Amino acid sequence: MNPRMFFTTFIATVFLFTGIAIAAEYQATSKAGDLEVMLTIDKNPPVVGKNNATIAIKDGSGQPVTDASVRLEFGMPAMPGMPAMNYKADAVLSDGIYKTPLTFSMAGPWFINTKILRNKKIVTAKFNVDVQ
Ligand SMILES: [Cu+2]
Repeated sequence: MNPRMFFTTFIATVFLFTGIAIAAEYQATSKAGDLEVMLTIDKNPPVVGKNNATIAIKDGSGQPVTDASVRLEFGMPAMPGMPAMNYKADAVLSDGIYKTPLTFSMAGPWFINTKILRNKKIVTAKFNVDVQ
C-alpha cells in the first residue's frame, strides 16, 4: 500500500468509527420554559435494563445551567395486561451536566419527563423514547 492510499484508508476508517460512535447514542432536545434541555442516552435505541442518561441544560442566552435540581419522571401509561408504570430518578451534577442511570423494565414507548427546579420554579422538558 502506498502512503497516499494508506492515508485515504486511515481517514475513511476514522469517519466510519466516528459515525458509529454518534449513532450509538440517543439524543434529543426539548424546551422547558426558557430553558433548552438536551437528553443523551448511551444506547440507541435505549434498551430494556440499564441505560445511562445525561441532561445538559442551557438558559435563554445559551449559557450552561448548573444550579438546578433535575429529576427524571419516566414510565409508561397503562396498556392491556399492564398497569401504568411510573419511576423517578434524581440526576446528579457532574462536569457541568446532570447524570443518572435509567432502567427500563420492558420494551415499548416510554415517556421521560425532565423536571427542572431552579429559582423556586419547576419546568418540565418532555421526551419520548422507543425502548427495544
Ligand atoms: Cu408497558
